[in-house]
Amino acid sequence: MPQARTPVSITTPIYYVNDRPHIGHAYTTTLCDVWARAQRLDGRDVFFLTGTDEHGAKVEKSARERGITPQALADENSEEFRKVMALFGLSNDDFIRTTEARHESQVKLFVQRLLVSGDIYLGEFEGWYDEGQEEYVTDTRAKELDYKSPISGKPLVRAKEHNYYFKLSAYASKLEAFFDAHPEFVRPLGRFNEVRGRLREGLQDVPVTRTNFSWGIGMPGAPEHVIYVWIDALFNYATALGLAEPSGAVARARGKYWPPEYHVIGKEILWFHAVVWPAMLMALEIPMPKCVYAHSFWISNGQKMSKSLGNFIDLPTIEAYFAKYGLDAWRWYMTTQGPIGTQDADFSPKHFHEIYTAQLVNTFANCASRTSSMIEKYFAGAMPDAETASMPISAAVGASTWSAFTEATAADVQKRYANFELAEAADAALSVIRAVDLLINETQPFKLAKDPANLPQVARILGVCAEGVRIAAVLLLPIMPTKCSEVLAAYGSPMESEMATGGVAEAARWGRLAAGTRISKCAPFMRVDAPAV
Ligand code: ME8
Repeated sequence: MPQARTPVSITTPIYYVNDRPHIGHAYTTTLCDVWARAQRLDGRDVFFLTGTDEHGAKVEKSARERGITPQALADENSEEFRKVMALFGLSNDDFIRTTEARHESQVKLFVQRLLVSGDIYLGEFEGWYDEGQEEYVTDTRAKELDYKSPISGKPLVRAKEHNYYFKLSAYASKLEAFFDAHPEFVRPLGRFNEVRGRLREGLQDVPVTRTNFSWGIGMPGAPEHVIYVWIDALFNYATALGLAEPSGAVARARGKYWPPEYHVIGKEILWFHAVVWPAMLMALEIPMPKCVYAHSFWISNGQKMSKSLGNFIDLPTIEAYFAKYGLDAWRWYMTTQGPIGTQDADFSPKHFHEIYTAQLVNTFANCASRTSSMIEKYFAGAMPDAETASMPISAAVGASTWSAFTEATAADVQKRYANFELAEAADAALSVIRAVDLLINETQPFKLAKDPANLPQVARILGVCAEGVRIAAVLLLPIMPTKCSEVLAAYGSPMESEMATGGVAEAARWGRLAAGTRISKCAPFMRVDAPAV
């Protein structure tokens, strides 16, 4: 039976339009895409949100340097991000821009509500300011950082402002209690501990407006104050669902997607997402997101990627990988080798090539290809007619029968996808292919087939292999939608769209591949030359 279509949602950060899209943006969005696809295939009603962050002093400055308006710069670069989504086959359900009227009007409503409740007030503030990040840091933190920005390395400056503030300090104990009750609120655990530790140091109120630039949303009732870009940006998660107008059409259609299962972000913006945003939600009496997942960074040849070092894996570089290895190989590498935990991951062309060759060419493609070739050769390309469900499996796999093994694996893979353990989900799915390879190596059907008397046994072995390849392709669809659809088509099996109604459990059920089904030769990944370096 398909699962109930429980509404779930996931978000990426909204990306700054003063930057060109690069591997970091592609990475976070791809992870969310894998999760979203897996949930859709599991019969869930999914809302996957991404977009662009378009206000602030940096955009204003870049536009001035280019002699264009900030809106023109935002339009141009936001379009670039949108194109990237299409290029990467990303299945986002909406793309929100902070310069859109639907966002601006709701931000004003939210801020108005916070003014009325007294959570936002007019005050004066002096503190240590990180100009590059457009962010104040506490005195304790400034000292720890040796008064330098942890991102740019530039000195922090002492700044004084007459501004509107959000009473973050009033939420310190509530936040601590919330964290203690929800140890899964921030993941991975190392990041949870980091934030929990910093919460003990106490909280300062945060400015929600600025007067030193004008490219932003005006403060209701005080338009000389512009809403600080971070406050403006965080609200995107709520404005996309229309939450500021609970009885409006958007909220009626999309309100069911709140709270999100995951806000997926990079580690550098964790504080805003795990502390400032939750406190604002508490003040607005909006339920908390279920988890803020902060991954680490891609680095390049052991060094932080930066504009000054010129070592960013930028769009043209990524496109060269697509041309050589294909989009799905790129998605595989992002999902299985990326910095999803607390460690940064080094992007190296050599490692990319090794993973591609070992896991996709030699394992996935080779298995799909040799199984289909043998079926072609010995059974004229038709799924053999043989009982396979009770076929014993190699002791090395650790299950009783093939059907028991794949059923348990499919359940495990789905659970891991849902739990954002994406690399583990990929590995568990690939374990079906490894088990098929083991069966081929242990039984050597190509040798058995030399004696016609062995054909019933060969039929049983290849029947198992074909079913195994098909199930692995079903389980890997969220990561490699194109290649897995190709394999499924070659194995005469349902496509992604058909599966969405039946759910993965049904699609991955052993024995769906009926005897006589046409199986054509396929080789989803081809060997390519190693990189020069
Ligand atoms: O911070 N490795 O936008 P942004 C992995 N507009 N991921 C990386 C990365 C790297 N080297 N570099 C960037 C902003 N990212 C704000 C967010 S949200 C309300 C506002 C990814 O364009 C990662 O997800 O600087 C990081 O958090 C995001 O890009 C920052 O994108």
